This record gives sequence, structure tokens and C-alpha cells, in this order.
Amino acid sequence: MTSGYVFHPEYLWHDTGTSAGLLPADPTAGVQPAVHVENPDAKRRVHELIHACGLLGELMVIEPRRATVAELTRVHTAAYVQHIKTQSDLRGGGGDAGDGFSPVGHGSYDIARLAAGGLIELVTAAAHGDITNGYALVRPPGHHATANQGMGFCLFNNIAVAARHAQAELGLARVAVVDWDAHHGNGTQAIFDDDPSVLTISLHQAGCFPPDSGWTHENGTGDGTGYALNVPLPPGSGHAAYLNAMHQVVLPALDRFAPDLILLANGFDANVFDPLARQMLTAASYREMTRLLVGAADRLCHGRLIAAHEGGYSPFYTPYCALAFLEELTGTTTHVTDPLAAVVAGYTAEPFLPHQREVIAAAAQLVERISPAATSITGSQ
Ligand code: 3YP
Ligand code: ZN
Repeated sequence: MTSGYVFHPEYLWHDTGTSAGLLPADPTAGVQPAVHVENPDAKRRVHELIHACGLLGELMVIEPRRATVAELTRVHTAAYVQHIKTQSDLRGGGGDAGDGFSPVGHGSYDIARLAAGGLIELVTAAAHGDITNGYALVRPPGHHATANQGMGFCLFNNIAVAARHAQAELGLARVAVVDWDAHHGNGTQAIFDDDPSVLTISLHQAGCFPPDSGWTHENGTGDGTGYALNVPLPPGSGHAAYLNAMHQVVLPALDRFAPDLILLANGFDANVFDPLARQMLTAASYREMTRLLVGAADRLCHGRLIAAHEGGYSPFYTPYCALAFLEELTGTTTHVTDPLAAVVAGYTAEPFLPHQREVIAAAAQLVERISPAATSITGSQ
């Protein structure tokens, strides 16, 4: 069993500049500039921890390449890809991908192509049997980006590009996307909304971002009806609610769908210290959730679980959540334990409340809309 790892210094060079909270800073209006919340720090510290604790030596390092325009336009419109290039070509940066929340720095076009291409390379290595599973520690993130608009810090939808590549080039016909970032994976959902060959499942904080998105009744359209699942967990949901959602929704849906590949939109911003959400997960929660997903991938698709980094804005806690994730992915342990474990111990014991259970139960009812796949495991190995 080998786990792949994609990282590149250029991912840290994606320049989001300054901001005021989430919006552009405006000194002329008395709005003080601050370092943008989506900055390299948390991701650099994830990479450094993986390196310093020795886990990097256990991983097969895979070199990313830039996704081509042809690969990007399997998902995005040509006009949108060109728009990002135009913004990126501006000297001094200051561009935006569309919603005012998605800064495009000078050169970010090539970096965003390197992020999407990193996912393509990981999926390719898994399809060829060079790795079993893998993790791409990329910036910029991707799960909010739609076919023709950047949103919520995302430029290109890295996971969607990798899913389409897997289907078009690697013989992996059925792709499941699990998204446990604290925010709704609206871009991925929209891209595959009418497509029953890609199942999307998003667990997120209800009504957080995008606003008014990710409700249970969003369940796919046309031929894809039933193949988008949402679990909009109330603010304050933690270990018990997320584990219950895994058992009641994610695992049954995956078992029924029988994917050839599982992609994970791996946001760590549902941890209790994150500034951009109000969920309660700890590193131990990410460990348990990962164990379950690795088990599903082993059972269903030769272990093929490929994760893309998404959100996670606590520089001091994201690295320990990511380390727990990677220990489970690789089946190894390191000498580093969560230094905040004693502080957060009580958080995993918080009660599982009725209003959380109801949301999960409602989503669980939709699982049977997925046609049980009669197929055995397919794809090259
Ligand atoms: C984008 C602008 C307001 C909230 C923010 C969410 C980014 C994120 O982590 N998405 O997964
Ligand atoms: Zn997020």
C-alpha cells in the first residue's frame, strides 16, 4: 500500500494580497488592510509538520504539472479560463475570479493550473496502480468554482477537473466526491448536477457559504436526480454529528453507488478553532472520519481515495488535523500527537442534539434514490 503526496512551493506563491475580513480592504473608507485569511501560512505549516515528523518519507512524492486548457475546459468554459488568465496577467494583481471573494494574483493562472494538474497526476498514479491513495496539498482551493465563475477563494475546480480526467482518460467511469469542508461544495455539485456518473455528497455548516446553498432538497437534476446529496449540519455540530452523518449518509450512499474512485474535498475548516465556520471537529474526528472513508475505498474501489486540500484557516490546528488524516490514509503513526488533545477532549463528548439528528435523517432518506450499482469493480489496476 502506497500513498501519494503532491505539494509544490508555487502553491504558496498564489498571492491573495490583503483583505478586510473577507472583502477587499479599502483604506479610503477607513477599512484596514489585513493579510488575507486564505494565505499560505496554514498550508505551509501542514507541509512542514509532515516533513518534520518523518511522515514525508513514508509517502510517494508525486510531481504536479500544469493542467492544460483542454483539461480545464472539460469542466470550465473557455471564456472563464481566459478570464482567469487575463486577471492573472495584470501586473500587481488585484484581479478577481468573479464573486469578489476570489482574488487572482499576478501569476495565479499558472499556479491554479498546477493545483488542478496535481490532482490529475494523483488520480493517474492511482489508476495505474502506482499508489493506492493520495493527498494533494494545493492552493488555490477548488470546490466553490463553477463552470463559469470563481467563488469563495476558488479559481479552478481541482476535483471536478480530476474527476472528468479519470472518466475520459483512465477508465474510471463512476466517481464519488465526498466533501467535508465546512462550506458547501456548490461548484462541484453544480458541475455534476445532471450527471448520474458522478455522485456528490457535501457535509457542511448550514447556511454558511455560499449563502442559501447546500440544502437537503438540492438532490441533483434531470438524469442526475438523486446523485447530489447534502447534509446541512447546524452550527455547533461536532464529532458525534459528523460521525453519524458518515454512518447514516456517506457510507450507505457510497456502498450503493459503488464508485470506481472516491475523491475527497478535504477541508479542515470544520475544526473547532477555525475562524470561518462554527463547527466543533478535532483532529480525532478527522482521524475517525478518514478511517471510515479509507475502509469504504478499500471495500469498493481498490482503496482509490484521492484527497484535495480545500479550506482550513487555523494556522495552529489545521496541521494536526491534516496529520491525523494522513496517518489514517497511510496506515502509519508518527511520534507527534495532537498537542491540543487535552484542550479539545471535551469537544468530542458534546451531545448529539435532535436538530442535528433530524438533518442527517432527512438526507439518509434520499440515499435510496441512488440506483444500486450491479457492476463489480472496474478500472485498470
Ligand atoms: C469564502 C468567503 C466567505 C466564506 C469563505 C469560505 C471559504 C472556504 O473555506 N470555502 O470552503
Ligand atoms: Zn471551507
